[in-house]
Parts: sequence; C-alpha cells; structure tokens
Amino acid sequence: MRCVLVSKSLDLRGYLGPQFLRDADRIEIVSHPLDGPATDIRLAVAWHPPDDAFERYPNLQAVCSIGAGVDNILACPSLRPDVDVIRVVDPAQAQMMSGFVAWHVIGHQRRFATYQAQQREEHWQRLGQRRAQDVAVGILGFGEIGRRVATDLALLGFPAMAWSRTPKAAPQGIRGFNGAPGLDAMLGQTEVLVNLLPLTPETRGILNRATFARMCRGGYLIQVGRGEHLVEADLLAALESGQLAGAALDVFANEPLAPRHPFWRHSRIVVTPHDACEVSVDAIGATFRATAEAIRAGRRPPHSIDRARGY
Ligand code: NDP
Ligand code: OXD
Repeated sequence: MRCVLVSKSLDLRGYLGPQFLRDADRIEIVSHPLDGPATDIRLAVAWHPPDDAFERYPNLQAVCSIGAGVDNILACPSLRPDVDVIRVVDPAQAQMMSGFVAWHVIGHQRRFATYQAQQREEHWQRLGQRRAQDVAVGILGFGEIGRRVATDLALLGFPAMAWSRTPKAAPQGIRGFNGAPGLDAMLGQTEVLVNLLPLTPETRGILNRATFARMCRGGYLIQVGRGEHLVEADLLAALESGQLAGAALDVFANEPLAPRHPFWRHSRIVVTPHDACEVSVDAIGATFRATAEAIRAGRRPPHSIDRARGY
C-alpha cells in the first residue's frame, strides 16, 4: 500500500520522524505533491492540506489526522464525501490537557496573576483564599478529552460540569448537561468556562457575548478548542466590562498570532502557542497502522469520525 503525507503548514516527514516511517509496516510513504501517477494511493496522513490536494488521489479511502481535531482536514474542498477521516485518540494527550486546564483553573482560584503583579511591585499582601468547592467549572465538550479534564477537576474538589450534544452518563462528581437548555443551565452556574469542543458549523463562534453574559460575573475563560470558536471582540469587551476577570488562550483563528494583536499585551490574557497538549508520534503511528489494517481487511477504520456530524 502507498500512503501520501499532505500538509501545507508542517514538514510531516520530519515531524513524524524515521521511527514512524520504519514502523509503517509494508507501507510506502511518499510526500505530496507526487511526480507521476497517484492512482495507487489509498491512505493519507494530513494536517492543513492545501485546497486542491486530494484531487490528485482518485482512489483515496482514508485520511488520518495527526491530532484529535479534524476540522482542518474536513475544511479541504477537494476531500470527497466518501473518504473516511480518522482522528487520534491518545489518553496521554488527554492527561496533558487536563494538567494544562487545572493549572489555569487553580491560577484563577488562587489569584496567581495578581501575585505576579504584586511581585513586580515588591508588594507584600495576602489576598485571601477561596476553596475549590466554591469555584464552579463548566466544560464545553464531554468527549475523549473533556471527560478526562472534568474527572481530574472533580478530584481536585472543583464542582465540575460538562456539556455535550447528546445526553451522557456522567461519572461521580460531575454534572452532565446537553443541548441548548443544558447550555443555559450550565452557564448560569459557571465561573470558569473551558472550551473543549470540536470546530463544526454548530460550534463556530460559540464563545461570544451572549455566552459570556450568562456566566457568573468575574468569570474566567480557558480556550483550548479552536480559534474560530471565539468572537475576539466579544472577549475583549467582556474583559473590559469586568464580566470576565481573565482568559487563557491557546488557540487562535490565525496561527501564529499576528504581531501587535491586542491579545499579546493584554494584562488579563495569557497566550500560549497552541501547545496545551499534543498527541505522541507513537499514538499517531498506532492509529495509522490500525487504519491501514482496516483498509486491507475492507473494514471501516477505528476512530473514523462521523462526516455528517463533523467530529
Ligand atoms: P471528542 O470528539 O471526543 O468530543 C467532542 C465533544 O464535544 C463531545 O462530547 C460532543 O458531544 C461535544 N460536542 C460536539 N458538538 C457539540 C454541539 N454542537 N453541542 C454540544 N456539544 C457538542 O473530542 P476531544 O475531546 O478529543 O477533543 C475536543 C477538541 O479539543 C478537538 O476537536 C480540538 O478542537 C481540541 N483540541 C485542542 C488541543 C490543543 O492543543 N489546544 C489538543 C487536542 C484537542 P457528544 O458527546 O454528544 O458527541
Ligand atoms: C489536536 C491539536 O487536535 O493538537 O490534537 O490541536
């Protein structure tokens, strides 16, 4: 079998490394764009593919993402509707995300930003402490990663709530919500909002003025989904009005974040460069091999996303 690596933003061959290529048992790996015929390409590994990339591969059956998200692949106009798109499921990635989110939740609870500002002024002042039990966290998305984040926050003592599209059985200590009424109910009790949704037509722009207005005043946003979930001007207005006390942003509509973007120097925004957590090359390799095996056996690859749903 032949597999093509397709990306306009990343040198996938370098990113995946020689081990991945060696382990790709009985699969010849080539890079896009190919010279010559490409009718024997049945599998691709892609991240931000160029718009016309898949036009060249008429017999393509599956495209593997190198991450949990697949929005950048689904957005490619040349991707045929019958091609399977496969995400990575990596428990180590979920654990890493959980630590990242917990760091920001506790930073808000324990007022670390204020202490850092006080240190710069050599100002010694205790600010008083709030119990974890008094800081309610609402998580948008109760999937592979959202579930791990909610579970760990509950263990740390935070009232954890999570919102999904369909009803879910919530583990002990977590309150589950779903659908539009569920979102209203959750936001009304949320002080810290964590975005862990996939980017779909339904979720684009969900972090907006109306959403922030429904949260508890002085709340905090942890934005680790996709940049297009956020209406940037609405965030700046919510910070200005005091509706939100601060925000941690890891993902942006345009990455890297442009020089002189107002987020860079905002005193109540923490910017990280889309680095909350990444999947390991081992996990990408395992997904890739399982996909190739399924294609050979004529089965649907595991972790194929639902093309109609968009995740
Ligand atoms: P999953 O697909 O496992 O879970 C998605 C969750 O979102 C599900 O609970 C799903 O509901 C819910 N959801 C989807 N659409 C809606 C909707 N319209 N209304 C309500 N709930 C909805 O995804 P993961 O947990 O693995 O990852 C989530 C996202 O996190 C990724 O798509 C990516 O965008 C982002 N991410 C960011 C990273 C970073 O470094 N910043 C790293 C990894 C991921 P249901 O359960 O009912 O289907
Ligand atoms: C992912 C990411 O989707 O890192 O895995 O954003």
